[in-house]
Amino acid sequence: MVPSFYSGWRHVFKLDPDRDIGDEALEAICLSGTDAILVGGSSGVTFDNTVELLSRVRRYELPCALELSDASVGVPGFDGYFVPMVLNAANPEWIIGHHAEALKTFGHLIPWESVVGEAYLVLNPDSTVARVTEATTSLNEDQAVAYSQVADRLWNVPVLYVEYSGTFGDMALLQRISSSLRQAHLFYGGGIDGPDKARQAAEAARTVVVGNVVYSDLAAALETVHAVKGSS
Ligand code: 1GP
Repeated sequence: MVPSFYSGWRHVFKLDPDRDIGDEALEAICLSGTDAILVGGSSGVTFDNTVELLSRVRRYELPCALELSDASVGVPGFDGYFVPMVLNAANPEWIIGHHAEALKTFGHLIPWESVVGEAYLVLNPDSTVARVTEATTSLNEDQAVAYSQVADRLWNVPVLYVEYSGTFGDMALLQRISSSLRQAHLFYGGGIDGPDKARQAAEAARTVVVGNVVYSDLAAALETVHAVKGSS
């Protein structure tokens, strides 16, 4: 059976182990009413900084999941693990190569009962994830919907993540993708800098991911929680 630890999440904060966050800010984030903490980043994530962040989040009661883009940082003890594959990566390593390599090396250690595949559609060409995966971001609407349907209908991936990391995305497109899904749980992340954008994203996505603003404007980040959960 596919794990469903994330199925009730409407709002999550994504924290990057490679970025500093003070104890007070972390406490505010963890006590904000968000549904979970997602740990992940596109660069500079190590086993040690991931262990450190997990242990700090563990002082609080909320679930904490890891996005595992590099198997060597597979820290045990998270409530769940997302394994990303990038649908529109021009470099196939990010669609299947790294995954096959990771299973060959670490397959015997993987706690499958808490691992979920996560199909990313990367749409901001200026993001680190787009550069790292060499993503083809210049997709028109029909193409973006088609990629989403490959994940949802052909591959039956449980989570589709529309990723605009660093910039706020096209909400009309997000809505169209949302309506076209048959089974995948839709995550949206990118450019949410306060309650207004959070509310808009929550109208289309089942889970809204708030990242960067945690580090740049904590008060605005905290306001996104109610904006999303109030719109459920
Ligand atoms: C990043 O989707 C998340 O992976 C959140 O994006 O940092 O732009 O909020 P932001």
